[in-house]
Amino acid sequence: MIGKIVKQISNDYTVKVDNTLYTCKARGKFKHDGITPLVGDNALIDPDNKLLLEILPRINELIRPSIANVDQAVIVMSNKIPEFSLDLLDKLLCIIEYNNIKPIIYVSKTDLLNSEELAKLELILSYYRDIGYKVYTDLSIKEVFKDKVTVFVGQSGAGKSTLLNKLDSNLSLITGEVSASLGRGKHTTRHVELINTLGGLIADTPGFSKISFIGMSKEDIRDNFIEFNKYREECRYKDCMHDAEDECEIKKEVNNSNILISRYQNYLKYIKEVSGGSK
Ligand SMILES: Nc1nc2c(ncn2[C@@H]2O[C@H](COP(=O)(O)OP(=O)(O)O)[C@@H](O)[C@H]2O)c(=O)[nH]1
Ligand SMILES: [Mg+2]
Ligand SMILES: [Zn+2]
Repeated sequence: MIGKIVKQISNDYTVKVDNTLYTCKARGKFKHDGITPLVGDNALIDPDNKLLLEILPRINELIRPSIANVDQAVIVMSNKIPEFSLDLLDKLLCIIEYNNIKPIIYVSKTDLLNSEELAKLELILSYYRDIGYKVYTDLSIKEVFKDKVTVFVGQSGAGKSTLLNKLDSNLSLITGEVSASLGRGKHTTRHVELINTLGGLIADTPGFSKISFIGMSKEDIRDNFIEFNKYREECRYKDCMHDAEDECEIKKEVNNSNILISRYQNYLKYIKEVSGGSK
């Protein structure tokens, strides 16, 4: 029978078939074939011998957090502790777009801002809304989960588990105090697990302290700054990297304030970052 892996703890994979859960071990052949079963995978199982037999083809996969076949990713960005970071936001948007997953932005801890800080934040967020992203700062985000597989991403301590607990009062995910010295939450969510809630499947994840453009070229980065695509036809060179080239429409739009300068600066930083090492 075929089911979905909803949880993994070392070599124990919990597979959901309709509403029944089976805890299966992975066959040795996976290791041999270089296949790592992931949460989110659709798998053929042998329910009698409690074995994973085969992993069905994936529509996508993320490395960090490691999960497969997700429709959308909620990026949870904290305002304070950890500090709001456009660098991290732009990086995550780019990586998630590259993996063919729809990003949704949630900004947490807005209760810690004064009205001036809130106004400043709203101005920035309105840019991300204008280029096509859904952006939330409150529980109205609950409208996005129905019939979708969603992964929560964001730094440890950003408020991912807290948001999920607020959205579904039946959940009691452990949340962490942010340690003052590190400014980071403890890694309270230790494994990736798909939870049946809000009409869909949602994975809370442990979060990370560092993230990088694994496997991405500078062209991949360029192509996943989505608002650039609107203008790139008008660049003089077809393969314009919007960097040192003249007659670059992207640079013109940055000067005209139609592209957020921090987005463009982060873009330049990222293409340098990936050019340094191997492609
Ligand atoms: N003031 C405030 N604190 C929050 C909010 N969301 C989360 N926190 C706190 O931030 C800390 C880390 O939250 P947690 O949900 O564990 O973060 P996670 O690591 O992303 O799951 C906890 O102490 C929460 O109480 C919020 O909206 N406002
Ligand atoms: Mg958590
Ligand atoms: Zn250009």
